[in-house]
Amino acid sequence: MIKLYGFPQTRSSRVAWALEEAGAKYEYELVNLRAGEHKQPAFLAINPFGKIPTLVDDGHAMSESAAICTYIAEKFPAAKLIPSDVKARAEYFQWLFFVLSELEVHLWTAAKHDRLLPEDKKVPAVMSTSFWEFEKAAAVLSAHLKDHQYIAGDQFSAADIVCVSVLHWAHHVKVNLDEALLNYMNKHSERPALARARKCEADAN
Ligand SMILES: N[C@@H](CCC(=O)N[C@@H](CS)C(=O)NCC(=O)O)C(=O)O
Repeated sequence: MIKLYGFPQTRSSRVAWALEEAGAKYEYELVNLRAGEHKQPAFLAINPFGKIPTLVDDGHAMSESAAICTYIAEKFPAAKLIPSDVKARAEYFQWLFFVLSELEVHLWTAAKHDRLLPEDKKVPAVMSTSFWEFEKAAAVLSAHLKDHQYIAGDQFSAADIVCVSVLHWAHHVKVNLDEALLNYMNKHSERPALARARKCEADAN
């Protein structure tokens, strides 16, 4: 039995998308971040980090959205969300880690200095540096996507799910995305599994 603890339009959205792509049966449990439910003892007993997404599969709890998406890809091999060849897997991990450590981190840093940190910890000037760093890394991704349909290898994978969700985030905070990035994001956003994941989140809310 798989249970996803999440909240709409957060990093748990990418996990719901992966579960839908995999055709997995799962329960979605809303953790209301606005009400602080993620810091309550009931949720901390499941995930001491107090973060979503958290996935529990037959009593085994896990966190870190990209790791969870990869777990889903491996648990449901028929969905082919991760390559089986070792060199193709290396490419999958290369791009997945790139997306997290060269792209998403800058959006997260900017969000913290914009809204999330205590007032005395915010350094507003960091935001423009973060977006500048994001754009430098995004240019590398864009050059790669000019002649690749997918971020790694020749088929859609969980690395595309994570990458597209990071681009959704960038688009939402009005970071300028060039044509190659927008085309890639828009094309994969049409996947029916994403629509099902969004419906699941909306129904739970
Ligand atoms: N690196 C983690 C980040 C998880 C994370 O920070 N999730 C946010 C929602 S997108 C959260 O739970 N925030 C609540 C908090 O940090 O207090 C991942 O990719 O899963």
